[in-house]
Amino acid sequence: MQKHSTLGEFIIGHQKQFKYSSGELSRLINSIRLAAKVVNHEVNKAGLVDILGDAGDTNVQGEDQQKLDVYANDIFMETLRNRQIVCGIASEEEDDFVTISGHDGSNTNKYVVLIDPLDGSSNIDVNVSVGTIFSIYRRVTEPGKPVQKEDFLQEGNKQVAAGYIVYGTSTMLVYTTGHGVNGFTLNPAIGTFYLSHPNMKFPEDGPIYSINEGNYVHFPQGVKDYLKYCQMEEGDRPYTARYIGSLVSDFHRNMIKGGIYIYPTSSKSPQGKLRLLYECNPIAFIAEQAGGFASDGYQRILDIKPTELHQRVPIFCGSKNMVAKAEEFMRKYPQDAYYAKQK
Ligand code: P6P
Repeated sequence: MQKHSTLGEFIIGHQKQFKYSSGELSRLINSIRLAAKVVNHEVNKAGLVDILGDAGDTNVQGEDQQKLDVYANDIFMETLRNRQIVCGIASEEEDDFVTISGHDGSNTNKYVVLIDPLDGSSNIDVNVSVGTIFSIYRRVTEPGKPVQKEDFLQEGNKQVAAGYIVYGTSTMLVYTTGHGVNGFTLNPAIGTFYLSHPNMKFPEDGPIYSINEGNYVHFPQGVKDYLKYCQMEEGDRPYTARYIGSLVSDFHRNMIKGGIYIYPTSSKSPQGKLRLLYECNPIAFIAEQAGGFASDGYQRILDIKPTELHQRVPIFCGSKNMVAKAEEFMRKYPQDAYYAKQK
């Protein structure tokens, strides 16, 4: 692959790869790039500016909205709206999807974006990494007409692009358009993303499992069995537990070092916690494009037919051999019992 040094050059250089390449998707990725830089600027100084603490509001999830959550959502929504490149947006921070109409009221744009503008935001006040996750589809309803819910309720295997920004020790944008996964690191001094992780690949196995073991007593038996397998492996234990409490950071580390991230159902979270449309599907698309896998314990995440905008699903994602082993333990218990028990 010809080495492109900046994200802008990479997008242009790879545009022809994309069978629908009319330049719209490139412009869409570029607008996400701009919004990421603006959000990064605020995230990096959250401790200095009176932007900490609750915005005093709660989102559709009933979670306290941190001011930075609200800010990030506003930035991504406005950047996508102003550039007139999408016909609709669904966000964790918006109760329903938002129709974007053109300046003249019509909108012939063909893409919709689903986004978690600032995942892991409870970590903001304690200076731990947070992230943005996005997912892009072609609309399925008639172009030019207002978008419908069905434009957003598409299986993850229909995604045309997905990615995340991790605001960590460095800020990275990692994304796929279905031709592998590439990572770009921001040079904040000049505001440019440089290709730092070309053609990222999930190791088939790894040393890390990431799960909130504080919920152990609430986990299904299959998850408990898998954790005991990880901890009681014969000889030297090959596994170490790493859990940041920020999906993007845990996933990103596991993609580089090898590992599995699990957020299962539990008696506290009967359907799991993570959202299918703007957390699990984009992460699953990236995982598979990097040679990993993502499952709900029984079926491929990308094949789940969505029924609601903010629906939750359990997720096991990462190194494909580790996900397969976890599924082996889950399948010892009938899925209906598993789900029936959780409902
Ligand atoms: P818990 C953050 O709220 C998040 O959605 C993910 O980023 C993270 O992995 C998970 O929830 C943490 O949830 O229940 O372990 O605190």
